[in-house]
Amino acid sequence: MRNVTLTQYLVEQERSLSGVGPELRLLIEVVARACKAIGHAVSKGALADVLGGAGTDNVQGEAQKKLDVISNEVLVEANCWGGCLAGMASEEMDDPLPIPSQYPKGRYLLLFDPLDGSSNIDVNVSIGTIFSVLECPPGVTDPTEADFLQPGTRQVAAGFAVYGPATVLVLTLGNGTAGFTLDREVGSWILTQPRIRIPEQTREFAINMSNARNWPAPVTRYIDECVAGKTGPLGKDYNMRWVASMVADVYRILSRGGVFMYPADAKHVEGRLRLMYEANPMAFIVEQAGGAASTGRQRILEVQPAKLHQRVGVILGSREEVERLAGYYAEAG
Ligand code: AFP
Repeated sequence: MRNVTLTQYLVEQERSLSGVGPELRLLIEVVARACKAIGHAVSKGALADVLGGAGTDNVQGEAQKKLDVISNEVLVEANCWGGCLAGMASEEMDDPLPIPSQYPKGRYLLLFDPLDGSSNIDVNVSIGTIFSVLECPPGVTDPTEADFLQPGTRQVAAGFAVYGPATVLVLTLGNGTAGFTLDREVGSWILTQPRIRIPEQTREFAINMSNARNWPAPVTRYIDECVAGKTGPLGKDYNMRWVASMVADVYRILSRGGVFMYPADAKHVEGRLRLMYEANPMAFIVEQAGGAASTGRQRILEVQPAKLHQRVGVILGSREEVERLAGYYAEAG
């Protein structure tokens, strides 16, 4: 079968989906091209001066890696001239970035975590880029933070790239979730998973076990049952994975099922992961692949944001597992 490129996939989505017009198609293509450039920079590793700290902190007060800053610059420079956006927001920038006055503005807002998994950069473990697309409120040409604060249900597109053994891109436009693999020889994103479906059941969970003493009771109950395996109420043994790069853990779950948990706990009272450019895009992608995504107490996509960089508890993956854990939260009251 002839390879279907990202461009052809987007053109065909444009024909079949009313919400996908030429502007959104161009935006996705530009972001995907930026991900290729970021993946190339990441792949140089120690051969280029891209590893280690940048000597600066981001809005979260976290030390930035050089590749965090480089990745952010790649995405900002790629998306400022195209005329698709009214504004951008990034984990690496305190405030939303307006489109420079010399360029036309468009109808979309782009939010991104330019390089997720930064703690893995210097140890050569898969990392990636996460992005989310919202519509700018009608009539707004200079969006403020408030214009970005839309619940995840309002996303028109979301995606992430994983810079791993293969460079892959996962994308949803609201009509299912598709996967692409980068053909490095040609430089094209090739459609390799036309319609990703997450198995409803799983035997694999992903959580940072070092936080166990901080977990809320429903999480402790669920993990204890998974660890009890055949000897416990679940009657089957479980496996555990934790890459500490959300993009890698979520890609594994999209590929073979599983449940990913970073719940709000005694140490991370709001949660650790950011709502607008990590949890929301991943929740949209997972739901479109037949999975579920919850804070434990509500559907992530229905959380009404109050701050651009706010954090949220995340439980996502195989639908039956997420629903069981949400049931434990409900029982706990
Ligand atoms: P960094 O980008 O700071 O490495 O954080 C990555 C992340 O946001 C997410 O990708 C991981 O799932 C999670 O944090 C890992 O958190 P722990 O380091 O606490 O396990």
